[in-house]
Parts: sequence; C-alpha cells; structure tokens
Amino acid sequence: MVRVFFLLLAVLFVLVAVSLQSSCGGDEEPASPEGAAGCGCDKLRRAAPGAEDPEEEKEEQRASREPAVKYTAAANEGISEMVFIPGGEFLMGTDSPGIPQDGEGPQRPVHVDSFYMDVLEVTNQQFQSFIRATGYVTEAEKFGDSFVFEGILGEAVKSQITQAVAAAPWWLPVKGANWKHPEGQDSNITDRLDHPVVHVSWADAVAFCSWANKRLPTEAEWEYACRGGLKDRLYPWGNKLNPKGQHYANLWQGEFPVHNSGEDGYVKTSPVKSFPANGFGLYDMVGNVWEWTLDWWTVHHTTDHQTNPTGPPSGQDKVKKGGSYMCHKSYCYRYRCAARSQNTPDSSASNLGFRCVSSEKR
Ligand SMILES: *[C@@H]1O[C@H](CO)[C@@H](O)[C@H](O)[C@H]1NC(C)=O
Ligand SMILES: [Ca+2]
Ligand SMILES: [Ca+2]
Repeated sequence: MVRVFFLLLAVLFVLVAVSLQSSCGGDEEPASPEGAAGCGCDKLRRAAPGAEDPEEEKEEQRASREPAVKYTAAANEGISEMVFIPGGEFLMGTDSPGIPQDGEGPQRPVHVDSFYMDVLEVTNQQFQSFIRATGYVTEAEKFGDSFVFEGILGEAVKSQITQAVAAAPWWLPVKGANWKHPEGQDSNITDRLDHPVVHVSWADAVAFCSWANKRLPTEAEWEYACRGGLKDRLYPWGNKLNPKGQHYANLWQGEFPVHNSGEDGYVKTSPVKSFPANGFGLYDMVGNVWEWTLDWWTVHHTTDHQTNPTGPPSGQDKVKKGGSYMCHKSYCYRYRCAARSQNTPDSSASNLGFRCVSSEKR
C-alpha cells in the first residue's frame, strides 16, 4: 500500500517537474494561466491511516463558553473579536482562473446570508486556551508527526529525516511537530503566541470552533468575506499585488523554494494583524496561513444561482482558501480570493490554519 502510494507520488513528481519548467514566471501582475504546479500543499496526505479515529473531539465539553470579548483586551481568551459580514449577492470564482485545474471557475452568482467572522486567524494563544480548557489532543499529536516546510527547519532536525513528499520534496514529515512544537520537538510557540496556530487538521479546527460556539465558514462565506465588498477583484484589497509598493499580505518574495527574501518582513508566519484589513475589517484573509473551510472539494460547479451553497455532500478532501506565506506567483498563485486548494481532513502542516464564523453574534 505504502509503496504504491510513493510510486504514485513519484509519477506525480515527474509530471510536476515537467510542468514546472514552463511555469516559473516573474513577479509581474496581473492574472496569468500559469502557476499550475502549486506549492505541493495538496500532496500532504498521510501515508497510512492512523490507528485510532480521532472523532472524539471533546467539543461537547464546551467548558468555558464566555461572552465574546475584544481580542486586544483579552489576549488570554479563546474567543476572538468577530465582525459582522452583511449578507448579499456576489460572483464566486472567476472566469480568468489563475490555476484552471483547481476549479476556480466558472464565475457564478451566489447569495450568502449575513454572518459573523473572526477578524483574525485563530492564534496560538487562542488555541492554547482551548487546549487548556478541554484537554483536546490534536491529530498531529496523535499521529506523532506533521509536515513542515524544509526551509524553516534547522539542520539538526533535517538530518534526522529520511523520507519526503516526492511530489513536493520541500515538505518533510517531522516527528513531534504539532501546534505547540511547530518545527519539531525542540521548537516552541513561546514567542509566537500572536501568530496563527498551525499543524491543525480539519477536525481540530472544527473542534476549536465548536468549543467557541462557532463553526468553520463555507467556501462561499469565506470567499465572500475575502472580497470585502469589492466586485471581481483578485485580492481582498483590489487588483494590484503591492499597491504603492506596499505589501498587503504575508507571501513569498524571491525564488521558491530555495530563497525567501522576506521582503514583506516575514519568512515564516507573521503575527496576525501585521498587514492591512480588507473592507470588512478582516486580516490575513490571503497569505500568512491557509484556512480550512467546511466544504468538501470538487472542481465542478453549477452556474445556476445558489443560496448559501455548502459544496458537495461528501468527498475525500476539504477545501482550504487564501494561500500562505509560502505562496509566490511562480509557484502557488493561490493568494487570490477565487483561488482554492485541498487537503485530506487529517492533514496538518506548517502553513495551514483556520478561522471561525457564526450566524449569531458571539
Ligand atoms: C523556546 O524556544 C526558544 C528558542 O526558539 C528557547 O530560547 C526557549 O528556551 C524555548 N522555551 C522553552 C520553554 O522551551
Ligand atoms: Ca513573507
Ligand atoms: Ca490566511
């Protein structure tokens, strides 16, 4: 089984390598049909199913359900500030897909009802509050490892690793890597409490949101929120990646995967709120970390008008949105509102997090 899996990955690797040769573009704007290869983020499947099904989240405990508090005033709380997103019509997806095979198109009319959304990606501090209140154990902790981008690992950790993801060799499964040890056993989050939590699986994200009496956003809600009231734009702030030479998101500058110049100030995750908010007051919708959504993955979408769509009833992968600090135009042109990618629900990685929404004020 495992061998077949790696063979498949090897084949994928060749395909990706071939397609890459023609897809390494520059930094120039606007949308182009290149960038097909992606960051390999969707290749992060666990080689073998874990022993136990980690369905027993302790979400029922919902121990400390406290009234919503301002994030800034209560850094210790597990519940962050939310903002009201007024419902309405929007055009979901795009007819000029940056990565057509991701199912970014066709553009389609969608209505979403009003909801509230976390202003910020869920932080390490908030996740720590959840863990302390519930004793929840994440999937990465149960599996004993998680995927870490090679570029942020020290030599000591790297030297102990013998396998990699063939299709995306810069992803390494690191023993002991999890939300509180983002680069493995010897790392910690002490100086990163205001960074987004990473190494959380889809179920982990669901468990957190549910503890906070919230839920994950649907893809439609997420994308509507990302657009911040703008129509048919690439980014939450418009069509130019760097208006007036300013960075609006934590992305990758330089040559992926070998050199990250950190021109935007960060080569790894950044503290949440380090870049400007969009029109709805939401931070880091694109970049910093990918964000899980509620929906199962499909690349086939109806162009019929939809109201509060929730994606297919079942599937193998969940949709994630927004791209991460690892995204670059030449390689993972997915830091656009219409862009999307997928992971198996049990995946966890050093660039994947989430935020919650709710229909009622929390
Ligand atoms: C956390 O990591 C830093 C280095 O990144 C180290 O100086 C510090 O001692 C660590 N703290 C704990 C509690 O392990
Ligand atoms: Ca960056
Ligand atoms: Ca994000």
